[in-house]
Parts: sequence; C-alpha cells; structure tokens
Amino acid sequence: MVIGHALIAHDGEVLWEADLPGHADGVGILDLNGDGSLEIAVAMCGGATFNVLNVEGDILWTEPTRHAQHMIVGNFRPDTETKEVVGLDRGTDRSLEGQDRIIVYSHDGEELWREERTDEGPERWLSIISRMSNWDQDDRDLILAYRRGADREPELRDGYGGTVAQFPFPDLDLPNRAQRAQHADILGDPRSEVLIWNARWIYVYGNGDEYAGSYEEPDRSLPNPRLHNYTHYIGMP
Ligand SMILES: [Ca+2]
Ligand SMILES: [Ca+2]
Ligand SMILES: [Ca+2]
Repeated sequence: MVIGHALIAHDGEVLWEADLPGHADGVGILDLNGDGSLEIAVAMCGGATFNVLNVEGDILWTEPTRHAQHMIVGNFRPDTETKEVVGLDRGTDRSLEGQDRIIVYSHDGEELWREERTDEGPERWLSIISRMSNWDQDDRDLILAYRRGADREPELRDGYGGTVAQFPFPDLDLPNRAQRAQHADILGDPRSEVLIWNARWIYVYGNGDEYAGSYEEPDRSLPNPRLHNYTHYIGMP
C-alpha cells in the first residue's frame, strides 16, 4: 500500500518513507517508463513539489510548483509509448486573480505543456482533474477537469493542451465549486460517460459519435480508481 509518501507492507511494516517535506495530496501509480516496474507519482502539498519515485522509494525526479494538488498518470500523449504525468497546480493566490493550471510532464519529468488560463471570475483555483479512458475509440487517456471556477464548464482535455469536449452544466444558482463528477460506462457501449452533479441536478454526457466495432471488444482502458473505495473527498483525482 502506498499511503501518503510511504510504502507499507501487508503486515504494517513501513518499507520506506520518502524524504519529502509536506504531505501527499495526490498519488498516481503506473509503469511510466515501460521497464516493467511501477513508478509512484506524489503531489506534495506544503513542500510544493511534483515527484516521481521508484518502488524502492528513490526520488527519480522532482519539480517545484506553487501548490501541488493532484498527479494523474496515463498515456495522455499516444505518440510516445511511455506514459505521462499530469499535475494540477492550485496556486497560492485566493483572490479574484488566483488561478490554477494543468501541467503535463513526460515520464522523466520534462515539462511538455503548461496551461495558461485566460478566463476570468472567482474561484479559478479549485479544479479537480481525473484520468479518463475510452471517451472515444482512440487509444489514449484524457484529462477530465471540473470545478474550474466562475461559470466555466467541466471539460475534457488531451495531453497536448487541446479541448476535446465541454459539458454544459446549466444550474448556476449553486456555485461552480459545488460540482462533483464521475466517469464510467453506464450506458453499455464500451465508452465512458461523464456524470456531473451538484445538490440539485445530475447530468450524464456521452460521446455522440456512432460507435464503430464490436461491443465485445476488450476494454483497453486503465483501471478507474474512482470505481472502488470511492470517497466523497472533493479533491480525489
Ligand atoms: Ca517503470
Ligand atoms: Ca505517451
Ligand atoms: Ca458507454
């Protein structure tokens, strides 16, 4: 078990605890470099760093940021077989000027894309990101981002900074930060639907393109950690 920035054995023995200041706000685990061994991405709040460790607890790379909230892992750039790491930097400015950003890193810590937000309005620093597979039939992972502040709609982004889809959520009587989201195949085709809700409404969005191929095709997506051990913790990636 990875708990925070420590690896714990089945009997509770602490195998290692990484020497990183602060506490872990988000963790992602995947074989990022394709060598057959898992890597562990850890967003350290307080220390304000995005980090990737190996299973021995060695820090493979660390990047400073403003407020490290989430790290999600997947193949967000399918032109390389190695996986990418996406960080959500919440920033430290809680005024109307404050805004978060999504940052895409290669498996070895090279910054590939950095979001520069140009939208305006309050609470643009509360975004949550989640890795989502199987929106369409491309073999890639996407970034579901929601709770982005002001009247911004939840959105699907790719690993190159492109916007793949936006999800109009018309109830503006409750603040944007009241948004929650989930994604899963609930309608029975092999693609994922996106669910956005607040205390009043739940909206389900799907890909409107006709599905080509067999519904019996094996699911190629990475496991969705939101489908088990779900927590209401609003910051869960
Ligand atoms: Ca690896
Ligand atoms: Ca890739
Ligand atoms: Ca579906």
